[in-house]
Amino acid sequence: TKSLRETLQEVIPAKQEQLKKLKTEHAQAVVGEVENIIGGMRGLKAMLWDASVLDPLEGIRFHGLSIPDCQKVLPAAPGGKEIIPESMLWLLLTGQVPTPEQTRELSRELAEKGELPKFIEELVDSFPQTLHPMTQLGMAVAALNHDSSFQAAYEKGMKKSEYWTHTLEDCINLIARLPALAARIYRNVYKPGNPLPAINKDLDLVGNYSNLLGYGDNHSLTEYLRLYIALHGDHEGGNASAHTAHLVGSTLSDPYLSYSAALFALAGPLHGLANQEVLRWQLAMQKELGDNVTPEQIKDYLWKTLKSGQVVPGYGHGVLRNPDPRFIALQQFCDGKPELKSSPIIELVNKTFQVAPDVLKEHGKTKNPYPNVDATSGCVLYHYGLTEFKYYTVIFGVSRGNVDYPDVILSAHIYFDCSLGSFDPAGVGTRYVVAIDVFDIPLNDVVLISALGMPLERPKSLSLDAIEKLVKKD
Ligand code: CMX
Repeated sequence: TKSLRETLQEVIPAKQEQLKKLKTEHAQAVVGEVENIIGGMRGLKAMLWDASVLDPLEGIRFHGLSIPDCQKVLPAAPGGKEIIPESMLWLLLTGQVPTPEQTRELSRELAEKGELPKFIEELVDSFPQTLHPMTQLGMAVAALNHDSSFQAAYEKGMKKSEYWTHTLEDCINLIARLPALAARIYRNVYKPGNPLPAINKDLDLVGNYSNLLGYGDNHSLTEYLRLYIALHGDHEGGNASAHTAHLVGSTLSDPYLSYSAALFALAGPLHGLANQEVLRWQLAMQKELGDNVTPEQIKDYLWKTLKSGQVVPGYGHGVLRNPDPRFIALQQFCDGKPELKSSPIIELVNKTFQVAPDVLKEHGKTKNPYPNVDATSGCVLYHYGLTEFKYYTVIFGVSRGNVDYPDVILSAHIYFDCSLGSFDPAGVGTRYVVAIDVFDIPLNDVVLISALGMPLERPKSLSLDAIEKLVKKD
């Protein structure tokens, strides 16, 4: 069976050829218009992201596969049923479905590379317990670039065609170390003094992560984490964390720095921090309304939140216009387990889902009145006893590392120059790298960026006066 590197060796030349052809044959093609410069670039077609496409109604597809497709074909862990980040990473990087043997081999490589360097352990142990876990994760990931293969090779002088192999090396090392790093942060902040077990070379990435967190005996939670982290791996390129990794990667900053930057974008309450906010909000609702809440009571609570000028966390999306299929997949996971289905917090999430869309429609502001993945993801962790909700975004972050980042690496190596409405692939360089969501940060893109040799991103900005002038001309 072919290894991940061998598979990529075969896949990348075809991608490079595809890009070259696009560049020569369609250099002047116009792919869209800029309608609204002050609207946060919604809908602006301005970047290449090969691993996934987000349809507003259907949701995400990874190289053409929907979430239910992935659940059918991607290998699970031995003894498990859920998708694991390794098989998702393979799909995102190569566009191919790995065999169970290829997935096992990747799990083994990650476990073998999973120990943290001593200086990183000391760095993390020196952080104050009160420092937010996401800040700790981002700082430690940046420091891991001490051993960056890409940076060392660049300093020596390497050919552009060699970028992607070093980028991939860094991505694999980074992903491998995330469980030990994220678990150490958890231990230091919430369970000081608890021993951290050694990495088990026979376990998959999330099996080890769960074990290190102290939940290795809880098979159901471990399976949930596998699904959660695999599903969060990539969500198109324009979301704040993926785009950050892509932008930073386009400067040829190494994957550790690109991923670290992405983690800090993920840390915002409108993005990755939302799962923490949802739980906080649902628990406050539970406290105020007590048990056996009625739909009317939930409606009143939703209006109270909206009238106080706050958003309803877990609802709405920059692109989606239907319930998020990741939310549905997590709901289905809960439906299949009686103890989860009858859990008070999951029941409350379900009851909220029954009434919130109508309230948000009546409120009339959000373009998408439906739940996103954060509407339930943290609440399930809470049910399992992982109640430290400031830590939830770290788990999200771990997912982006696994999957998204490699894509960032790959994408950075493909270049499209977009200037005010015209799409001009003339400068196609392409640096392709792949990325995980903290396991969900565009490392896959980072691999692609380096493989395709994409140029530095540098869109044009306009001042208010310049926009006025432009608009008045029309
Ligand atoms: N509750 C109340 N109002 C909402 C809302 C919600 N859940 N979602 C959007 N709105 C409001 C917006 O604040 C905006 O109001 P203003 O015109 O006063 O600024 C208006 O509706 C239009 O917004 P939109 O175009 O529908 O949504 P955006 O693309 O601007 O924002 C998002 C998307 C996710 C930031 C927004 O829906 C939101 O704040 N949701 C709650 C937080 C959340 O769940 N975030 C997680 C998203 C998933 C992720 O990235 O991880």
